[in-house]
Parts: sequence; C-alpha cells; structure tokens
Amino acid sequence: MIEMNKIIKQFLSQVSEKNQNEPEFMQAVTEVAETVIPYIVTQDIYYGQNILLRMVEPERVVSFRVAWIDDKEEIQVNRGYRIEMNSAIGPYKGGLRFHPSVNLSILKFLAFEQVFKNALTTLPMGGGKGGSDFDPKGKSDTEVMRFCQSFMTELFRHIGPNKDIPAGDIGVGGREIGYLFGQYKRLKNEFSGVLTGKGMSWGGSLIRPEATGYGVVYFINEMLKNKGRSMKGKKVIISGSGNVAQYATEKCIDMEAKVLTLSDSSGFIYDKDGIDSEKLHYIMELKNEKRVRISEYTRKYPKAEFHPNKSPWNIKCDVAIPCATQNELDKEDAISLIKNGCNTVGEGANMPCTPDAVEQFIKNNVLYAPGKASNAGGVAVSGLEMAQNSLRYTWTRDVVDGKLKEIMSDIHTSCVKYGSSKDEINYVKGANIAGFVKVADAMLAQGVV
Ligand code: NDP
Ligand code: 2IT
Repeated sequence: MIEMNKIIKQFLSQVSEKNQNEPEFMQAVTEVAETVIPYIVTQDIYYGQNILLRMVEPERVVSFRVAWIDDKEEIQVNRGYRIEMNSAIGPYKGGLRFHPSVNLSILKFLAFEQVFKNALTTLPMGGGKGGSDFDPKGKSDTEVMRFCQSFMTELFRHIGPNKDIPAGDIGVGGREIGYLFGQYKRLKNEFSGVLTGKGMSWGGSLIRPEATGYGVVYFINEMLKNKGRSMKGKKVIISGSGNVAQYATEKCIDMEAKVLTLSDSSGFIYDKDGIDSEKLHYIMELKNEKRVRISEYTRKYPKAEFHPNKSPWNIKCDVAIPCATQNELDKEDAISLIKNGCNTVGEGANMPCTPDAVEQFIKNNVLYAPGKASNAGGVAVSGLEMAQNSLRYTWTRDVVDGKLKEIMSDIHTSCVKYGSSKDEINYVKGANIAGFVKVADAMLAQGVV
C-alpha cells in the first residue's frame, strides 16, 4: 500500500512539474492515476510501458488569435484553442467551449476526460477539446456569427471529418455549430460531417440535442436498477439550465421523477410542486430563445423561490444531477446532500464534484457516477451522427434513442466489470480502468508514437 502510494505520488509529481499552473488538468489526472496505476502494476502487458505518461501528454495543442469586430465597430481579440489529446482509437472528438473562464488547464482536463469517455462509448473516437475565452452572453447574433467565422478561419486547417470532429459544450449550441459549419464549408468548398450537433436539414442526428441529458438519466436508472430501485417518484435536484440540464429534466419527468431545482450562474430556482413539462417548456424559451436569467421563472410561477448566488445542494432530495460546470459541488455540499437523504449522484457536467466531495459520496455508500461514464451519451450520439453522415442516411428517433439506451447500459456494465469489489461498485475506478484498457491496447498495438 505504502509502495503503491509512492508510485502514484512519483508519477503525479513528474506530471505536475511539466504542467505547472494547471490545477483542473492535474485534478483530472490525479483521479485517473489513483485508480489506474494500482491496476497497471498487476498487468504484465501494461507495466513498464509508460502508457499513462504518454496519455497525459497531448498529441498536439493549437492556440491561436481570434480577432473580430463587434457591433460598435471595435476590434476584439480572443484566444482560441484545440487540444488534440489522443487518436489511438479514432479521430480526435470532443466539444468546443465558449466561456470567459476557458484556459489551457480547463481544456486539457476536458480533453483528457474525453479520451476515457469516448473509449467507454465503444465507438471509434479519440479525444479532443477546444474553445475560446469568448463570452457569448450579451452578444448579438451577428457578433456571435462574426466571432465563429473568425474562430473557424484558423481552426479549419486543423480539423476534418477523418481527423478531428468538434461539437458543442458550454456556450456552443445549435446556433454556434451552424455558423462554424457554414464557415468551414465555405473555406474548404466541401460539405462533410466535420462537426456534430448539426441541424436536422444539414446532416444532424435526431436525439443529439437530447442525448447528454437523456443519457445521464438512463445511466442513473441503470445504477438504481442494479439495486432493485427506479427513478419513479424520486425527488431530484438539478443544477444548470442549459442543454444538459434541460434534457435531464425532460427525461426525469418522463420517468415520473420530480425535479425540484434548476440554476444558472446567478442562482437557483426551487419549485416545491416540481417542474413539469409545461414549466420546462417555459425554461427552454427563457434560456434558448430569450437568453435571460433563470430568476425570470418566478415571474410566471410565483410559488417557486429564487435563491440568488446559491447552488441547490441544500435542498432535500433522493437524486442529485449536477449539470453546470466543473467543481460546482464541494465537500460541504456533499455532506449536506448526504445529511438530507440523497443517496444517488450522477454527473451531467464534466468533473462537477470536487475530489473531497467524491470521497464523501464513496465513504457514505452514495451511488455516484463520474461524468466520463454518465454524461457519455452526448458524444455517443455524436458518434452516431458521424456514422449516419458516412452512410448518407438518417435513422429515426426511436432507432437513435434505442442505441443511446444500449450504449449507456453497456457503459454501466463496463463500470461494474472493472469497478466491483465484494458487495460494492466503485464507478470511478470502473470507468477509469475500462476506458484505459481500450486506449492502452490500441496504443500498444500501434508502437511508440
Ligand atoms: P450550456 O452552455 O448549454 O449550459 C451551461 C449551464 O451551466 C448554464 O445554465 C450556465 O449558466 C451554467 N454554468 C456555466 N458555467 C457556470 C459557472 N461557472 N457557474 C455557474 N453556472 C455555470 O452547456 P451544456 O449544458 O452543454 O454543458 C453543461 C455541462 O455539461 C458542462 O460541464 C459540459 O462540459 C458538460 N457536457 C456537455 C455535453 C453536451 O453535449 N453539451 C456533453 C457532456 C458533458 P449561465 O448561463 O449563467 O452561464
Ligand atoms: O463533454 C462532452 O462530451 C461534450 N461536450 C460532447 C462532445 C461531442 O463531441 O459531442
């Protein structure tokens, strides 16, 4: 045990020396190292091959200037990035994030997580992530379009349908994917499946907008099913009110669970009566069309409460689904959730729970699913969008939804395979080892590259 801790510590100090001032990246690497290194040392084929050391080094990092002109005719300058992390099992695949907090550390953590997540989907996709510190909030449609066009004018030379296929993430939805696609097509004079999350009339897949949110609820349902329970009648709290939160809410309603909260960066709403389909429809209008703050909800539904500048983790519930951003749920929040009876947590966002929050969940036998397993539905349906683009065909809603359900259930099975010990399942360990094995095998077969 002491020897193992020493090996892990040595590995992490080597990585952190090379990646200073990258706390989010080191956080993601630490979680993987702590669960995967003890496995590697028991496996002759992996031991001594420095596979994890190769995996933490991105295959390529691109950083570029994005200059554009705002509506006041002033010149704005942002920074664009694409991290091409690992292409052992397929072309680089992962979203683009537009948010003022975006930096190298955040994108490297996201790209690293994506490698494992994509491997878990069983589809042939490597891992990447990109984005910009551009803030779409308060920008006009034409400003967003000009930014996207400038961003793609550099990015286009690095990506391609068999090379690197970006998609959406925070701040990048259908509108942004449209502008990015239009500019790529113009520059390359080529209509291809270079992005996923496209509109239905130009190569998109049914269920892609819903996929991450639906997928996380399917995964939680698998965890509950395994314990002889179900989503029906459960009290659920959700954070965020964007793409993932909206469709997680829709699926909870579908499964007869009661969603009590949603949030954005200004605070959360608490609706004791539950957010039903009609109320969700209103949230979608507020967030996707009017692009306003979540507090507006209480104007139409005055029985609901708005709690400014707070997260929803103090509200009593059975199931918590964090769907906003990294490190949004800390140790204190975890303790409060557990005290209030919450026994199931499924991550919709990437790395929303801090390491000491996760420690609390595991110590207290909370069913806890890490994002790389539970939010893999989005990229899985992106993979299905790529498959349909290659076939020049579109599958029906039922076909795609059926495949999504099957993939989430298979990811659950993989986590159980590698994460079970005695009578408990550690989904963190299961997801990390299962993802690692697939990528490591491909890397070994392809030699030292
Ligand atoms: P959206 O941009 O659609 O929504 C993001 C939501 O999170 C908004 O409600 C936003 O509030 C809130 N939020 C963002 N940053 C912060 C912050 N720093 N503090 C508080 N709230 C914040 O993004 P998505 O729903 O697509 O993404 C949400 C999470 O899910 C991210 O972690 C993303 O990486 C992950 N994810 C997304 C997938 C996808 O397919 N879209 C797939 C897998 C994971 P506000 O509007 O006030 O900023
Ligand atoms: O974090 C993620 O998995 C995503 N943002 C989706 C990536 C994708 O390529 O669909």
